Amino acid sequence: MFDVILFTDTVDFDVKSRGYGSHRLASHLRENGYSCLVIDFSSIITRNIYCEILDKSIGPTTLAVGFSTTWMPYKFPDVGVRTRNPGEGGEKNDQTRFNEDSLITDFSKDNYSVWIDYIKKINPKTKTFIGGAKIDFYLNAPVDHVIVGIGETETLDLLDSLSGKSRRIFNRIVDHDRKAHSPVWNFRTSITSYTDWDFIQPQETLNLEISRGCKFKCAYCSYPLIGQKTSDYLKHPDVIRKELIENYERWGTTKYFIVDDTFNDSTEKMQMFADISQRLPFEMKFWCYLRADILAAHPEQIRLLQDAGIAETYFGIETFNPKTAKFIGKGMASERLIDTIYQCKDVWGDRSYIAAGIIIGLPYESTDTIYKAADFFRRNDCPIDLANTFPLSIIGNHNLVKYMYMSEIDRNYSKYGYYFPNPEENYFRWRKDDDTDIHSYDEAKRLSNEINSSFKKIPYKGNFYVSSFNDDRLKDREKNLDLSNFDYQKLIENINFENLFKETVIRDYFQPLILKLSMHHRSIL
Ligand code: B12
Ligand code: SF4
Repeated sequence: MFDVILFTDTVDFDVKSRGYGSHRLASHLRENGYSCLVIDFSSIITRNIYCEILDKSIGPTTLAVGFSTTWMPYKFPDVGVRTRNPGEGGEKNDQTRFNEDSLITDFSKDNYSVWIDYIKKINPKTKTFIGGAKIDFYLNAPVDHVIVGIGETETLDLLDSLSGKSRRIFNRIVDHDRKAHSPVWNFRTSITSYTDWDFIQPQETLNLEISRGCKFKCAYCSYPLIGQKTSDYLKHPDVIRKELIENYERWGTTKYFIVDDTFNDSTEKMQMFADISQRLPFEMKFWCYLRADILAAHPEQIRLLQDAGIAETYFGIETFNPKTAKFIGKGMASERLIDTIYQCKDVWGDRSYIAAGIIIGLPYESTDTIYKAADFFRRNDCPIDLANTFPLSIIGNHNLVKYMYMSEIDRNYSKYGYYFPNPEENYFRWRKDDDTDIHSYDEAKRLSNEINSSFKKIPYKGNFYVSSFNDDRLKDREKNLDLSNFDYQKLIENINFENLFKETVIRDYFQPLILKLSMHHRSIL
């Protein structure tokens, strides 16, 4: 029996990745005295699995059951309920790719009642709530509370009220500290812990925050905490080390997704992390988001990242057009960026994997500089292993969008020359009549598809998601990195990842979880 139960999902259909936000929240609630069970992988939770879990985890004192929307589907009208690439608008026929009778399928179709009613059937006093990055699309879920934004403080305040620890009374919408900036807690000393109820396996890649937010404010960026003084949100080295050691000793974890918005925002941070990593009793490997212009200005970071164990990264290059680059807030000359990425590959070596992206449709940019970028990506010696272009997505002030994180361009699109001819389509389908030769989302999308199909496809042999599966062919990441591209391609071509995901998660997670819950349940009866 738990005080709180949180349902969350993996990032993508066929990858084994934990819902980090919910584990972060659970750790915070436990630290404050509430027992908390996190249920991952909701996209394969059927009614049977759901009932079995809740029958044994909700008790007379259970305060609340929550659902994380962060990795749930977008629900724009006329767009497929489950969109693999929401930034691209999705296609109507892109709806069939996940379990037909799962919790996520039903939530995405607004079929909530069987799921929510079941909680109330077990304990009518237990409250229900949703939170996470996509609450806008789930506001009509019949839950008692909707928690807006970054959840640590608001969720704890709500629980304190439900448990009687405080006399505060909350409306349905809980929205008094959506950035979790209240000084009642300290992000810098917080640790995200997993428990025996999570059945973490050694080959899994876990997530890690070193700092929170981003000190920059790029015009197209809709991350929730941009413009935040990140030095105030940088974890203490002992805290980071403790989390890494705990995960290694308890679960055997050695691989991480570092989810910081911009991992290399300061050289001091890179130095600190390299020092921590080099003193660990294991060799850590990680993925992170990097800014190439910061590496160019502080080239010593390239070596520090290597010392720390960088294995994969994503560079948001966005544009090779100088005027556009200046406008968005990433104003470095493309030649310098290119030179820096070559240096990265030299230092990090062939086993590293570099991905990068270009946005099509930003102000001032015409096709000539997009093609210039594409030419670089197509070079035989290009250090970028996975290049991608994508159309600029603008979420205008559509009436559906109330709490969604917005970029400067989203908020003030008309100031930058964008408009939406059909007010019902104030998401994605923008137009602009400027002196560039890209005038609409549809044109940007066509160009993006054309260019992307011309890029070389270098197999992602070290893929952290793929090596997170408990499968003998995949879990040894280093061994697969030794394979030739051809052999690796052949290996993964023969694997149905959606089935593998379903089978391994049921076998390694849901079955032992339900068994453990049954034993626990019996022991307290
Ligand atoms: C790292 C990251 C990724 C990584 C994820 C790695 C991994 N294995 O988890 C990668 C690169 C894979 C990724 C992919 C995508 N991402 Co992303 N990603 C992020 C990023 C930068 C950090 C996420 C994170 O872990 N933060 C730290 C944790 C602690 O925060 P959190 O998850 O938000 O959880 C907090 C709150 O949301 C809340 N909360 C969460 N769950 C719950 C539940 C309850 C009940 C409550 C009360 C509260 C609550 O409290 C939590 C604790 O504070 C965010 C931006 C950001 N800074 O938030 C975008 C973000 C989550 N991503 C986003 C998107 C759109 C995507 C993609 C769809 C992009 C794409 N077009 O492909 C894909 C999704 C996959 C797919 N193919 O569809 C959006 C999602 C929502 C939105 N409104 O648009 C975000 C918010 C960025 C943005 N504004 O565009 N992403
Ligand atoms: S795009 Fe990157 S660097 Fe710019 S504000 Fe967003 S997270 Fe920060």
